[in-house]
Amino acid sequence: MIKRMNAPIIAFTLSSLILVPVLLSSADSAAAATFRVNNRSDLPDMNPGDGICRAEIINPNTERAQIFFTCTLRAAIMEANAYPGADTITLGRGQYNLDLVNDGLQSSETLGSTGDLDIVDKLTITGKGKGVTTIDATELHDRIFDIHDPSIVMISGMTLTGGEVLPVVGRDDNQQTIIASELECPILKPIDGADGGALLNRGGIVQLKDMEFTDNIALCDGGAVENQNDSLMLMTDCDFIENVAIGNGGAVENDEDSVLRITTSIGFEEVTGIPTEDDPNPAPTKKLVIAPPSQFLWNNAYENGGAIASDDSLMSVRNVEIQYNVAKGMGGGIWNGDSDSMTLVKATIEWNDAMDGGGIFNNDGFLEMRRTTVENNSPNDIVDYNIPEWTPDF
Ligand SMILES: [Ca+2]
Ligand SMILES: [Ca+2]
Ligand SMILES: [Ca+2]
Ligand SMILES: [Ca+2]
Repeated sequence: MIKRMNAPIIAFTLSSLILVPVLLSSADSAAAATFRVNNRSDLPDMNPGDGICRAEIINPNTERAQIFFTCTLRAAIMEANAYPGADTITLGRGQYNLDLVNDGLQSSETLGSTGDLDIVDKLTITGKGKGVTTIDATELHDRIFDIHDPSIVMISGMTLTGGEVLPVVGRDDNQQTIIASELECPILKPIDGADGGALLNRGGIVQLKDMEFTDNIALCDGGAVENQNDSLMLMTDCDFIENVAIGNGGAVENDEDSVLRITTSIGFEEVTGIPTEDDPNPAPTKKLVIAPPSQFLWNNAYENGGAIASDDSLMSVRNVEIQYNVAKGMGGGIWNGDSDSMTLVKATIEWNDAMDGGGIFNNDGFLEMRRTTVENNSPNDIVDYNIPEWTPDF
């Protein structure tokens, strides 16, 4: 019964994700604006909602405030939140350091003025490519993107690093944040949520493309990305390297009736035909080009799912390599929780490590694998506890 119901649900929700660009471009297009970030400092917008991305910066020579035509990433997001319509933010090459720390010790401020960059409207953010455009939150002591319901968001072409969601207990004499020394997910929870070290999707429709997540940490689940609360998310050509969750899902967690698809891009390349005597001017042909596998490398979960954890949700993973991840609990590569549907196609899951289910631990979900390799994991490759609810009475 569960198996029969899952396929149409996945088909429906994945087609919804394909509609993301259409949803972003059609509605409100008359009012939508494009904000080009031209300054890498972390400053807020002076007047959100006026249609202009403008931050006030201090002239280092005169030490006086001067208003240049300065558009920072934070100002652009604050302006896009307040300005009607599905806006676009473009980032150039280089590193953008976030350091405007939340004054309220990680309060639930949702407009992006401090701490994490809260998104509450339809928005597209484009960088120049992973490893080319980088957002670094090492000095922020918060996650990077916090996507609130019901946003529709596309983020592409960037590396997200240094994000952390850990409980801040105070400030030292230099106003530097002090993190709780003993970390345990269920006990110490930041007010603004303990999941998603780099990105938290709280119920929006989110598409991520050509992204790298590296060196992010979450107190609870989803060291880099958390997809929860009826969210839809499509990840294409995204890599996850050395992220940590004190709870489940060292790189990614998918939870609470959400849908997540992880895949790589497919396109066509034009191939020039070779002339022959019979056909001196052959028409060009199209060749299918599949991007290299998405990679999950060296991620770590203190509980379950060293790379990926999914619970009470639907998930499809295609053309990925999941290697060298570690879970202290179950599922060094993947942990599939209760009432889940997980489909793996063309996945390579090897050299991962856990207490049990080194490659995959299927707790009580529906697991389907095609053209998938699971080997060389420790202490074993697959543990599958999907036991039928009834057994024939012989
Ligand atoms: Ca403004
Ligand atoms: Ca807007
Ligand atoms: Ca914030
Ligand atoms: Ca927030």
